[in-house]
Amino acid sequence: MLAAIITLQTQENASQNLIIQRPPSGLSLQGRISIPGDKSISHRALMLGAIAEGETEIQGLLLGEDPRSTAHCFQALGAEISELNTQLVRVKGIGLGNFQEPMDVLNAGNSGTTIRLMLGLLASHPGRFFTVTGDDSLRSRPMSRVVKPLQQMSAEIWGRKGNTLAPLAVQGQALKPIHYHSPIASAQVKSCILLAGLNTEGKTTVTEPALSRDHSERMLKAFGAELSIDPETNSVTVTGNAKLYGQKVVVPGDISSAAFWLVAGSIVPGSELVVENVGVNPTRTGILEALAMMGADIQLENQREVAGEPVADVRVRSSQLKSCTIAGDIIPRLIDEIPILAVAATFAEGTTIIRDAAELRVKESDRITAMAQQLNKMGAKVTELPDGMEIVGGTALVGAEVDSHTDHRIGMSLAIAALNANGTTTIHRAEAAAISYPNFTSTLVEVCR
Ligand code: SPQ
Repeated sequence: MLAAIITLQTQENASQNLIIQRPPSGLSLQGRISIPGDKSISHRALMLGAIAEGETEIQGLLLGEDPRSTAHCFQALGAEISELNTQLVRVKGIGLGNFQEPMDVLNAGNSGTTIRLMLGLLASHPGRFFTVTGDDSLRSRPMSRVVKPLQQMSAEIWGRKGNTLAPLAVQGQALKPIHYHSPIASAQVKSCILLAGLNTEGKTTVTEPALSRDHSERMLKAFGAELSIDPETNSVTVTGNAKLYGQKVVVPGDISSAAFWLVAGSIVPGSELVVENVGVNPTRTGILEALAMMGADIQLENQREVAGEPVADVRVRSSQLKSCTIAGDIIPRLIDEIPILAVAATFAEGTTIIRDAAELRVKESDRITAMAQQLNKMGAKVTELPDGMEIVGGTALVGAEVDSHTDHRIGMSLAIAALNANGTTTIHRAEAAAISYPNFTSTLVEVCR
């Protein structure tokens, strides 16, 4: 069987086109894949390392652009962070409450996690003034979800459109603790409030409507924070005036990055892939459950626990997928995988319905519109719903000119769709992958060999 021809073309404006030409006879994907470190855990390791006392050692950090933005911001706030690499990054913490006032604007780049979590820490640093911003995408993403609860804690934050959009200015204050009932299941909202609660006298509680990823809770406990969790009500309470101590963190592979290969291995006939060292924290494994509902042939091997997070190697063999409905409490556990699940659904028998996922409209792009528009250019039958998509599966895709909307997850999802499309697909602005998966194209070439 011939391999796909995969080319990366850099344009004059530095943007990249990823061109994928599938051989007419089709292809099959084979191999063992190592994936980059988990983005959510990488951010949190850098942040908690920066506010802890003593040294934190991080193994397996994601070298994507988002964690780089976090590292730059926390260096500007006074933490010493060694050169970023996957082997070992050392963070010399400055201790809670000790941020220096940065000389310049803190730039979170494309990263919602960086700006929202950092806001909780900045707002609770009395006597210091901070300004935060990000790229075009981040400056259009809603910040009211964290600004409002922080204001209830008496934070002083100003910004465009009634303090809802970055750039934001923050005058740090001694905050008061609250019990916040979040209207959305969001790990960024939960983490922001918990981080603000660390330097606030008393007990701060967040209750969310469904459980979102719990990496902050796990890592805060490991760093020495006093935290109590009520799983019955999805509530977490942090005790203020905390003292955190530097730790050794081992970052597992990112299941959100593994998801591209799990879908690729499922939909490309004759494929067998093993994705190594995948973080399988139950608050992140909605993708495995959704693919199981679709009849995917996926097995977890060598299950183990590494530095407080469950990890496994995941084997996938191709199979005929069938449609399913994805909605309700599973959504926060697979929210970032919905673009690639939409690709899986185009190759499934029957009509897949995705609901309760309106949050997708305020990610790095409007991921509902982006996936519907771009997959339809390839011949798919995707209809937008206000809070999801209806995807009629089983239509053969054809190569087309598509666009990432400068969103990493959209660009990579389209590349996987291209592996099963007749002819040639060009993905414009494919460089977006570097946000969470800098080696995506080289791994794509490897598995197609
Ligand atoms: O950090 P950012 O830009 O918000 O990244 C995304 C992603 O797809 O990589 C979302 F666009 O992941 C979020 C995720 O959707 C990362 C995250 C976290 O680390 O806490 C939580 C989720 O967001 P939310 O809004 O549901 O809390």
